[in-house]
Amino acid sequence: MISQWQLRAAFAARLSDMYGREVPAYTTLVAVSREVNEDVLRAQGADAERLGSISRVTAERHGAIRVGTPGELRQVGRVFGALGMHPVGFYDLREAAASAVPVVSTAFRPVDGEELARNPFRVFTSMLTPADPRFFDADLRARLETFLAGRELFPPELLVLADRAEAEKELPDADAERFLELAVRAFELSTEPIDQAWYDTLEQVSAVAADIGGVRSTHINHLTPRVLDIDELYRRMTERGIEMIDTIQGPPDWKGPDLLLRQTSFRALAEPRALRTPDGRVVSGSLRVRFGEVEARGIAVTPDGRALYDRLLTLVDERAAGRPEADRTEVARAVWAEHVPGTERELAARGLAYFTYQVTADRPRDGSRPPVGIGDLLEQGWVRAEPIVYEDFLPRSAAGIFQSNLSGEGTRHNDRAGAAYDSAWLSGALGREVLDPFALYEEQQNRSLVQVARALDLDGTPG
Ligand code: OOG
Ligand code: NI
Repeated sequence: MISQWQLRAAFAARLSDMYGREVPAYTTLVAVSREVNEDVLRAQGADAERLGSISRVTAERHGAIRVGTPGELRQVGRVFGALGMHPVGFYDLREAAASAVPVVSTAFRPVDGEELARNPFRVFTSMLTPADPRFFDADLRARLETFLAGRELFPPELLVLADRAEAEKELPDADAERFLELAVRAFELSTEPIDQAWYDTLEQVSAVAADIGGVRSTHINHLTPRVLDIDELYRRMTERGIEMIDTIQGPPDWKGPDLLLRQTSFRALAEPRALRTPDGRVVSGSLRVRFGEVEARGIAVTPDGRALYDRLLTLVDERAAGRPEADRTEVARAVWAEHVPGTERELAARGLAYFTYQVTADRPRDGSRPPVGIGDLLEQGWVRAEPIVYEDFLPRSAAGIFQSNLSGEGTRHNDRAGAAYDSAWLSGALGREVLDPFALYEEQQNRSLVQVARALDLDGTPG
């Protein structure tokens, strides 16, 4: 029998092999990431593993896929449900991007600590929004919806196996093999000729819309390894002659604790694709859609910590306005030094980030009563804190990643009202509850605080 987490780990590994064959530069990215991780581990020892064991980090990937309809999204939910991955978070990239990115998204990932430690594979999953009049007029919307209704992304056999794996939390060896084969195949780049006129029509609206709705299948858009020093990775990739996007998205490189998520990517590569011309000939053309991305993960922040992050993004935007891109990093670093606590302890005491807490072995044993607040408990050596890793995404970074790899800006009519989507809508479309990432981190933190309270015989849980 193959258990869910084994299926998930095997799927991630096979997808990675497949993507490496399709996009060889991805293999370089993985190799360079591994070198950087080994160097960081050598230089920092145990500190390098504070946000995840080296074996977790080395195997860690996120993927990105894009689908066209709620029905397709629901099927994606079944395939990932088989792998113990649940939809977490709602991202509205239509709002986060300046150019035309007509999608709303969620991320499928494991949610419990043990499952994450076994294999944290996650997939950022976007769904096209043909009903949004800022991008699609009534005629194009109707054509697009008809086109999407006529395609099948996942064979029924795959979905049947997926449902079984989800219900039974495991599959017999032969079925597991078949499931993995079909699941990986569903995300391969299709060789079927693309209707050039249709693709072009959509591309004028949005390159993302063309990538999703211009073809009769889906494909993995990128796979992202995790690296322990993203600035060093960026330098090494550039040295190797691989053209990276201009920036590292997310928090700046600064002297304090790593927070949230930093990401960068190399530019989308021209890939040969068969095109069907309006006069019916099949010619070989090329499209630039798929790229390679890499990320460094930091500590998960609380809603207060997130509000601070968002405020600082705006502040950096204001201060860096009109200055060259290179200065932005300096500006961001200065803003962070000014506003963000420089130690984990201070982040914890101010309730800005999530930690799990354990009582220390050498806590006071002289009969004195422990203090009430978490800051004092830490300060006086009663408990210690381990950071909780951020397992999710950032809308502004995601929009930046989408945008920096688009061939054109597309068109959007900001004078029209957008179609409304939110987390509840997405839950309904999926037939699965879209979980709130903050609630998941909070629960994990609270469980540890309840144990601390019990061990120290406190009246309530420390806050
Ligand atoms: C998804 C872009 C978002 C990330 O890491 O923020 C993303 C896409 O390009 O489909 O993957
Ligand atoms: Ni990504």
